[in-house]
Amino acid sequence: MRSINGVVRQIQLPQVRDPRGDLTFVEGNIHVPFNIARVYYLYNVPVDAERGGHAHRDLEQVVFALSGSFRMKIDDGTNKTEYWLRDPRKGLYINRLIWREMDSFSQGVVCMVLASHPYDEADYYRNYDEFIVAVNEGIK
Ligand code: T46
Repeated sequence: MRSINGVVRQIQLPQVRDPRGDLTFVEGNIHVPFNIARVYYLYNVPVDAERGGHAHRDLEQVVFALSGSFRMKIDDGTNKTEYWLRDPRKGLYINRLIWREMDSFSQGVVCMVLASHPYDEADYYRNYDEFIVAVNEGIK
């Protein structure tokens, strides 16, 4: 997978294998490049749902498919790419000012997100044109 300007990249977590089952763990500032201020997860997602459709002013996140799979379409205002998330050990790090859209959810998918800040609606760009202006002006 290629990264976008170094601000979207895959993060691989440790895996402790055991006949009783595998264990993966994550520690802030060690496995992800920020203090983890919030964890949230998506579940009961219809397979034809479309989520995301926004960017963040300051928020950094790492997104995981803990179970099942989905697609993340990523746009930094210049380049677009997409990632398929399907491995609970592999997260997608997404820095600020990245537009993301999620779709193609598998049945029973569970998506977990680690975030650098508490929830704040004021941190969102939910309008694509405003996002592009922010990218071009280098503002938050
Ligand atoms: C992203 C993808 C993966 C809260 O009250 N607290 C929270 O922590 C979050 C994330 C959301 N909400 C509320 C705000 C909205 O009323 O839940 C509702 C849906 O939130 P949102 O439109 O942000 O959901 P998604 O799934 O479209 O996007 C979220 C993240 O916002 C986004 O950054 O990358 O999950």
